[in-house]
Amino acid sequence: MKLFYSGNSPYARRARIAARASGLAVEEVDASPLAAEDHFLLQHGPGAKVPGLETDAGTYLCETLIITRYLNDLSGGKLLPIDAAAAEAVLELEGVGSLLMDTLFHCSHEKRREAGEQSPAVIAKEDLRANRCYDALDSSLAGQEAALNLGTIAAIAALGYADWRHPEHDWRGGRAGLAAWAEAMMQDQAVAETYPDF
Ligand SMILES: N[C@@H](CCC(=O)N[C@@H](CS)C(=O)NCC(=O)O)C(=O)O
Repeated sequence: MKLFYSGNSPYARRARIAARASGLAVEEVDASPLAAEDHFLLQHGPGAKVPGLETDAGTYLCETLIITRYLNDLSGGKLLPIDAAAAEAVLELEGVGSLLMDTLFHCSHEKRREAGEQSPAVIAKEDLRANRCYDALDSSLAGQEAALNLGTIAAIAALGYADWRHPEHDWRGGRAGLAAWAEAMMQDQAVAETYPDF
């Protein structure tokens, strides 16, 4: 299988950590830079976004949630607990991690637009949403074991993106439990090796 990524993409980081944790044979292919109008990823589908996964059968999967779920299923469930209640908790966490990532991504793009094109209302709304997500992650992850699953992977990738693009959020401030959990997660090789390079 081939996993297409770009170095600092938080979405691709999730797929890369999931691929490594799955134990499957996945070749990581750097698809950057992504801006070209005739980018080679367009041969695989309309999006030309990362992550993208070419399966052993030649199928091309896009969208992080689909790719990571596929890797979990193919690995025999390495990224989701078997117990139904525990699996639901992981999915709940994965949802908040995904929500935070989308929020941060949207907000960061808005903040990088020309001053006259920015929407202060959008930025304020997304900053508030991000803060609610940090609080939710602090509630659910403080004191928890630093283990890789679909939920913790989504959460740590979103927090890493916050470090890079939103230092002004200071997500560790007042959230010592979440900060300690993230620090413990960074001891994992796949998590550490894919941390944004900024
Ligand atoms: N909804 C997509 C988002 C992926 C995404 O936006 N990836 C960005 C990099 S972080 C990308 O490929 N951007 C290239 C472009 O917009 O042309 C997912 O969950 O995989």
